Amino acid sequence: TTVTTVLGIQYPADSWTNATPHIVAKTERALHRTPHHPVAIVAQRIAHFWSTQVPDVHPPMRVVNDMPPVATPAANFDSLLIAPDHPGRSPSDTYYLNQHSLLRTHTSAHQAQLLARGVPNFLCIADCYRRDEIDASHYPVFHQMEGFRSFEASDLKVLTGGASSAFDKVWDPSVNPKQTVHDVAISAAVGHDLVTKLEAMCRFLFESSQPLEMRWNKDYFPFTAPSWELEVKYQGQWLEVLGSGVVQQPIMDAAHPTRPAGSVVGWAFGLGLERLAMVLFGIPDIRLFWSTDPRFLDQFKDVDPTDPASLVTFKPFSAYPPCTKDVAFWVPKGTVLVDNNLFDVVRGVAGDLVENVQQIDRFVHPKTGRESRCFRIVYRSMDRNVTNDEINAVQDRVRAALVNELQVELR
Ligand code: FA5
Ligand code: MG
Repeated sequence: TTVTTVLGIQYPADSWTNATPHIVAKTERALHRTPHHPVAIVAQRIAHFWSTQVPDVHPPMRVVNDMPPVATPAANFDSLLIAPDHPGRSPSDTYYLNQHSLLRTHTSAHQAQLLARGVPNFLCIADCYRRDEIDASHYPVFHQMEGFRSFEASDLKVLTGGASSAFDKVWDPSVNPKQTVHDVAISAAVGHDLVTKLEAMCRFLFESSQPLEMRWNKDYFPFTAPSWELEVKYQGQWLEVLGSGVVQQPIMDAAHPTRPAGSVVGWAFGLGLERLAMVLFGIPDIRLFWSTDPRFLDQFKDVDPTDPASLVTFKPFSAYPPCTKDVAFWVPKGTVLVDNNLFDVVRGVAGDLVENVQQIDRFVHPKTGRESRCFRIVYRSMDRNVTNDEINAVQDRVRAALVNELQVELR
């Protein structure tokens, strides 16, 4: 194809184009604006927390859920101080419509745009796209919520005047440094507000008889410093819920060109809504969010995001059996096979029938120097039984597509 159409707008293809029709079709779905969809419910419950439990945010957090998914590299990367050679920009990680337009990889893409519109405090909810692995918690399309809060630096010193001892355990400036332009009291006050509010948010979201176990780890983002990720304990495992930090001052200053540098400071976080919904409702596989089966959607129709007593635990319709197929091939000599390219070929043919793809073998032939790779593909439908004949036909098409699109030689 020479043109890709996304939400009615045409993008001419060039050498950067790698967004597949399977992925582009997802831009029409808007799960986060679908009434009673679990992704929308989680977003509404978090918005309810910010509007009812955090009275000191002025003006109140504005909820923005209609930013179109196509972004420029300037918005998605440059505005966030992401370096020109950062690996996240590469077409092996990001879906490009062409060199000038991509499918946003995170909601942080809208920080500068919303600040420029004069919105200082916001929750921005949107579908995000990344070339990624294939398993139960990764999907090439997922939803994030960006939270952003601005402060007058002059108010902060007066209000909090420093951090608490509990916050000392979260922030170790020797390994997670503040920005040089920030006074340590400013950085600590902003970080302390961020950390305490996000802990309260998680407790509110997972309100239950058990106390929620949480831990903060230092993180790194080009657009925040210091930076942290928050993990919660779920079924005995630590699960990464969000990334966050004190916003890089050049981003704040660019948004307030008439104010002296440093007068407005802020924090931001970005959380994965599917991961939270999987925990909140016990949804075992991320593909289920894309199901249009009423046996999935109807389970959430009576959930009221403002009422924890109405939350439900998902009941799987049935455990349909998996069907496993291996494919082995020689990689064309002198080339490198990018795993994400293979994953997109498999998704393009098999769609949501593919549950998991793992490499199970890789070697270089001692005489010819050719590289052999073998992948195990697990097929399983979320809503029906599949026959071995049906999966054999899918697997034949996957094999043909690997030859056609990646020029491999099947073994
Ligand atoms: C970011 O995307 C940063 N923009 C977050 C941020 C915002 C940091 C503001 C600082 C300030 P990260 O790549 O860690 O960070 O993604 C954030 C969350 O998105 C993850 O914790 C996870 O919950 C979710 N996520 C990321 N990739 C996928 C995927 N392929 N499938 C499902 N969820 C995903
Ligand atoms: Mg992360």
